[in-house]
Amino acid sequence: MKSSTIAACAAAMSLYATAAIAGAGDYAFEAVKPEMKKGDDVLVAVRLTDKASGKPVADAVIFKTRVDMAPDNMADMESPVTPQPSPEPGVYAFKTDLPMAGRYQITLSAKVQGEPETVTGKVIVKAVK
Ligand SMILES: [Cu+2]
Repeated sequence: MKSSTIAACAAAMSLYATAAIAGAGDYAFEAVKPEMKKGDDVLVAVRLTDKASGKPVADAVIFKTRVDMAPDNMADMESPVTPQPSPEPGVYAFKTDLPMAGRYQITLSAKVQGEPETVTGKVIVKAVK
């Protein structure tokens, strides 16, 4: 193998490695409000940001959302989720039930424009009396 071929190959591999690292893990979900009152039909909003730029990621498609009480050892206590219109770019909202005080885990799966990998995240919110 010629050294120029090896160099090209190494360059391609490092490009690939960079692309893999700057993949689905390059995004973060966070709760807009980490604490809210318990109840039914509670509006919960999460913000999706690009970790590298710190900017909100608009136009993502959240295709799976699960809300349960896994953080308080009640993973089978799952609440229904109804998507709501996005209140601002990069913020994704939905209605769910937080029937008891405690911690709820929101597990999200999203498709982000230009990102081939599925972006997933877990957000914990606390419901209080
Ligand atoms: Cu519970």
